[in-house]
Amino acid sequence: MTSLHKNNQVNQLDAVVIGAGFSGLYMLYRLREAGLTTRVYEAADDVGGVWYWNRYPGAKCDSESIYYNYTFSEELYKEWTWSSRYPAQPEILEYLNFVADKFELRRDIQFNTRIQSAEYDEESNRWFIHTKDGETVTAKYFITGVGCISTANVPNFKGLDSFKGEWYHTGHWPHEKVDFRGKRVGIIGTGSSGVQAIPEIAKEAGHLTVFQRTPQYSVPAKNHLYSKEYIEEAKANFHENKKKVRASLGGLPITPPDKSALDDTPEEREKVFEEAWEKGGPYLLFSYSDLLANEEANETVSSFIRSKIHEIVEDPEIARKLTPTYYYGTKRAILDTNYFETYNRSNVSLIDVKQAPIEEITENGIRTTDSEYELDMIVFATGYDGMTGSLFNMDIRGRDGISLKEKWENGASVQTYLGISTNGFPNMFMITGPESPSVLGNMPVAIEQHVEWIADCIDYLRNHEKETIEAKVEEEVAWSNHCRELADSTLYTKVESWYTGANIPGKAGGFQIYVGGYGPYREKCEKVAAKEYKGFLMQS
Ligand code: NA7
Repeated sequence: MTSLHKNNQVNQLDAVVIGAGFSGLYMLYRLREAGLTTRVYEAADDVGGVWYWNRYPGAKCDSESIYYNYTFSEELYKEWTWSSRYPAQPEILEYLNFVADKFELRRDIQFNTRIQSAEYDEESNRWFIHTKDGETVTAKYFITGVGCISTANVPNFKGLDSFKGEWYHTGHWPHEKVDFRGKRVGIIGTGSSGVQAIPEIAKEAGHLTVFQRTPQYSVPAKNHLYSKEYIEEAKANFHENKKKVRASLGGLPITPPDKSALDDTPEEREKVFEEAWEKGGPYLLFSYSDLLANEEANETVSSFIRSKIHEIVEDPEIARKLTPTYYYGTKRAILDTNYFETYNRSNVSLIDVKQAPIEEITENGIRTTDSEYELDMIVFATGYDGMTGSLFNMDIRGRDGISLKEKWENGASVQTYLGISTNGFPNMFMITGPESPSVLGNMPVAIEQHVEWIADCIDYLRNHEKETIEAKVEEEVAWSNHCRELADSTLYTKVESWYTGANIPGKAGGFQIYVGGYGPYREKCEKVAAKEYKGFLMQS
């Protein structure tokens, strides 16, 4: 700690929040309401978080819009009207701008500012937070709202610098329209981003070559405009819907039947799956209670989608290449609009890079182990360093200078209590941190729950003259073990995905998400708070 810091010649705040996406905006709102001087730091030049950065063609949310919003303010809910079931990125960004304007949030947000590091000073019980530009502020509470999938993964392909054409990552898309017309475009990756972008790019490009490593299951979104009546009903049912999503497993008002897929005959199952497919959206995964727990049950839904792929894709060889084999739902379930249909176009080709991996990017395109593909543009839809990536981008140091990255051994042994707090890092809170339910559902619901819990906790500390709060070691060990045991009872841990960190070379750690569901998790958090923050250590 420098003498400058010790002399307190730096701006002193009650709270610093990192990120101005869904999490940071609401956290700011709540802390301001509670009378705390708060500043949000945001790397972008405006609000939005992932919705600021993900401007690629076809970018959409995969939760139905009337539930993919805040519910803390009935007035806000009623003032905003969604156009359609799955609106495109510009509309979601517009919504977040609407929120920022309505509550005048921008005046406490410092844009164009990336946080480089933060360290806890035991003497003053304060966090010292340093921006990349050299500014330092101190705060009593340090809250991360950095998102779970916001650190882009551009694979370290040999030769990328030599590529003469344009290249973009879906998560850092330019603000200006990218012109695909007449171009030979290559896209690497067929996760949610690739599956959304491929049909849109194919409409414009001269030729689109898709470099696919793992074939994916995808289900039609069946997107459509909302009717006036539907919106009116959603607004009229605000309180009921809010209650339902908060108690639900995944932040949507869907309750899977208490029935195994194996209890139905093949004909009965076919009918159930067919109905869910026709409805579109997430229903297929919630058709039975055990699709994510039992291999045989999962195979029934997986093979249903496989047969759909073969029905849609005209060329049997292409259909074969597009056929996934992993357990459906264990990678993030994807919704699409005409994804498989796009492979029937004459200007689209599919390259299997599992069979012939990408060796290098050349001046003119992509070389795999068996061919070279000439391209004018490469789109990386290669995903993110999820869960811990954005936390580790900052050098966060707690008590005795211990770094979060080192404590968690670069992600190999994440240890948190409730996914919110970790021992050795007093007064630091992680919104939708690892080992919380976060990405296994409709994120705004998870975010609101964390923000409200954190705001209530800070309120408690202030009312009870407590200086600090942090997780007890034994509680976080127990919580981490509980998370792992729950995950191991499902099929999630049997498949490699960004959920398990397997998409980032060298990243270890396994599955670090609480799979018990949003509703049960909320109850646990509420119990902890009701018992005066049982499991936390507090200092007066
Ligand atoms: P994802 O779901 O992580 O998908 C990334 C895709 O990129 C996936 O198909 C990967 O194949 C592929 N990939 C990654 N690295 C490589 C390399 N080196 N070579 C070839 N292919 C590669 O990211 P998205 O952006 O689509 O979606 C992220 C989340 O955003 C999503 O789950 C939603 O919640 C919203 P792999 O499957 O690893 O073989």
